[in-house]
Amino acid sequence: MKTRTHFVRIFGATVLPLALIAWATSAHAATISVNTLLDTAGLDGFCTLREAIVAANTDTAVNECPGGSAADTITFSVSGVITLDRTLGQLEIGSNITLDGTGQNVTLSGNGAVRVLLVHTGTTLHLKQLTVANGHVADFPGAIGGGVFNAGTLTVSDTTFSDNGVGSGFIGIGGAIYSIGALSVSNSTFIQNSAPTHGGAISLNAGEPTAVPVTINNSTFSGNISGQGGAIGSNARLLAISNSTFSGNIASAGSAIHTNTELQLTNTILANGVGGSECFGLSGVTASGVNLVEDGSCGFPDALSGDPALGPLANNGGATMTHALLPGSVAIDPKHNSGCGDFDQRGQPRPADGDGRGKAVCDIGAYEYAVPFSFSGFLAPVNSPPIVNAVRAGRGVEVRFGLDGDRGLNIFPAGSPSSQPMNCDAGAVVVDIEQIVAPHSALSYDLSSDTYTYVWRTERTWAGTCRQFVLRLADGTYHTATFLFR
Ligand SMILES: [Ca+2]
Ligand SMILES: [Ca+2]
Ligand SMILES: [Ca+2]
Repeated sequence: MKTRTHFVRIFGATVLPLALIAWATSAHAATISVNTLLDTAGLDGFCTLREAIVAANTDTAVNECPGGSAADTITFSVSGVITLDRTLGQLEIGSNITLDGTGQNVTLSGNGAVRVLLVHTGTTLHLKQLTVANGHVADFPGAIGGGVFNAGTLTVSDTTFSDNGVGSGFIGIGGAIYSIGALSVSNSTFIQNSAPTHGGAISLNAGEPTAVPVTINNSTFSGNISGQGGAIGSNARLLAISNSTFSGNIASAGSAIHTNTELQLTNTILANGVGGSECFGLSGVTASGVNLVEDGSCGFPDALSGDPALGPLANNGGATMTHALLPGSVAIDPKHNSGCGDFDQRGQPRPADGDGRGKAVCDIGAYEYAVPFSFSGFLAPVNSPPIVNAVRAGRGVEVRFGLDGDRGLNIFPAGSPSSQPMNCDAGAVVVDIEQIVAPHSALSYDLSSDTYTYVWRTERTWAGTCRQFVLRLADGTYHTATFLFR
């Protein structure tokens, strides 16, 4: 009630009818924008994450944060690290909330001193494009869930959990996440989380009254450490893992996965573990697609074994870090593998033809390997920099290039090709080039000349300006040409 008093006093009585309308139509969710990296609660000129969560939980304005309404989304207008104040404690989710870091680069840090998030029973949290780091719970018997304790419904996407941990000695479970509720993880990476007892990254328990399935898809677990289940320890009813890569996790039993309950593994790599076998299963295991379990543990049907030839954990594109498949890896284009979805963890299209045999097959794990394109350079009429191509604004330009063969027409990632304004260089060599009339832009491939032609329709409004044309290709490379519009 204290916070509402502030609200009325500051903004005056005219706010009240609007607020009442908001309550009357409370089925509409609100968006609350966090505008600071500070972790405070008070009238200090900022809407902090801590205040925004209370505003969403209570559907009431809190200091500078507007009130939520039903299931709310909290966004960020700043990038950086929000370091939690240990005296204020963990952030508590008591309603249905989405924390969305899209467009920014936000880390929620427990500073090695406090758990980051608690999701209460009966509530939901969607963590989207964030990093949860250095959450820590030390004290026995509460040393569970260093990053998140989930008793409700937790959805994690495009998010990184790194260096979260529990316990100060020999006891502690769920370094990044301890879940007794519903959990679904996609396109996310878990790095160097630790728990002495069970589940270095994730520990799952059945909870009450009934256990719910846990799904993990298109995700990477790297260098997590525990006693049982270096990456994941499971006592949940069913754990379904698909299109994921486990590498370099450490445990005395189940360096990647330790499970007492049913495990369903699909199109997943378990490799480079340290300590016990990659997989330690006390109950039924089922498999679909083709898995690669380096040491053959748990006896999955149709699983490959041996070294998958993974690159180091790196930024290979997308919101999270991944282990690339190196050329020649047995995980690239195994026989008859399908059902891996339309995109890999990075958002690259899959399946892709990774061995040049002309057939696109799903790779095993979270990363789809694509043979790099052999770009010929721009062909006539377009000249490469430093030459400036002079054209008439509003007409079409035939941008030609070769990729050493027919690589199909799906060679551009979303948003490519593109162009952006640039300063004209008065001293540059300018060459007038041939143009065509083009009602729209289009891509084609000519087999006889082994040449791609992208017809670029330019805009009349660009007359009198210079622009850089950017041709970004699906292998991650990009190529530019410079244009002067007359
Ligand atoms: Ca404030
Ligand atoms: Ca709400
Ligand atoms: Ca492939």
